Amino acid sequence: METFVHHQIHDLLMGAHHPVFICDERIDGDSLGSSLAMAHFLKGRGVTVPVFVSAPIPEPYRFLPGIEQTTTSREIFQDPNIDLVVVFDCSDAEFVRGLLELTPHHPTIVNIDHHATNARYGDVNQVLVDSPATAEVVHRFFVENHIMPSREMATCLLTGICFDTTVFSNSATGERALGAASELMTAGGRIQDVIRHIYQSRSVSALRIWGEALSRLSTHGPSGAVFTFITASDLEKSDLEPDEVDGLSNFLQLVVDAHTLFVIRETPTGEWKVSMRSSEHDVASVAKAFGGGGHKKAAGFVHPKGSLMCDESGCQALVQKAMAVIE
Ligand SMILES: [Mn+2]
Repeated sequence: METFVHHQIHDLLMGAHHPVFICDERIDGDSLGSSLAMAHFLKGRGVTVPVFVSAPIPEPYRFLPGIEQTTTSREIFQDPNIDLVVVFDCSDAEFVRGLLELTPHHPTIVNIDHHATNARYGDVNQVLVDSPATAEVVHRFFVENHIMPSREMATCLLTGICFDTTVFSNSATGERALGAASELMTAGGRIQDVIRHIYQSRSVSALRIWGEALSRLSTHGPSGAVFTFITASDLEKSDLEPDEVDGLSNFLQLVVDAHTLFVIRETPTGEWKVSMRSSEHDVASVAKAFGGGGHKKAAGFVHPKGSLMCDESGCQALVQKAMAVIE
């Protein structure tokens, strides 16, 4: 079935005159890397695809080859000629539906992902939940269709795999991630560039916020989960973009001795962005219960502005509610 779908997607791409790609609403190395690799492939065949992103590209990803093909303009969806939409690394059917409502006709939807919570909203769905990254799904698409990735395509796919495995250290790391990475390096992918841009580029002010978060690490007694938080005023004081503090949960997961970890970030509008990592529990089920999504071991959700303060006791109460879903 998987091979059949890879061929089916290839046929759709080859037959499309006006395709559009969509990255997950939360821009990350995997959604960008996988979509840009595919965009490069089509560029080689004479088709320049707009790649829709919901926000400006965060600084660490601006080195990616083909990044100039990304656009935040929702107007692209109003083009009556769009005949194919390919969505990358996005489990949230609502987000995609909102964009498709803008299209005058009904283009064919291809959904390429690896999230367990993906609702399979496409006309064609290649959702491989045992894959470490959507970039690895796209890598397999190239292998199955006998396409040799260019250096640029390989660098984009390595970005996705490095991002989702936290440079080959988290639980998504295995034979498939390492096997694909090795083949992509053979194809000329520049893994050192990826690591330097994505991981070795934290600003001092971002790290100071991380320091603040480290000093607030607390344990939720009943479950043993560990949590920390970053408030809207922390971010305001520092003039940081919120995406510059992302990565903290991945870093903490590597070094904290706990089965489950919560990193809570308050947005300027008072919502809480909750990022969860667990080695033992299915945090995707927690995310789902709160309207979010993700993987068994790494998931997240947005909690609406409520009466709780974003402080230690407020966060303790939220962790209590979240852990009750598991127990
Ligand atoms: Mn991913």
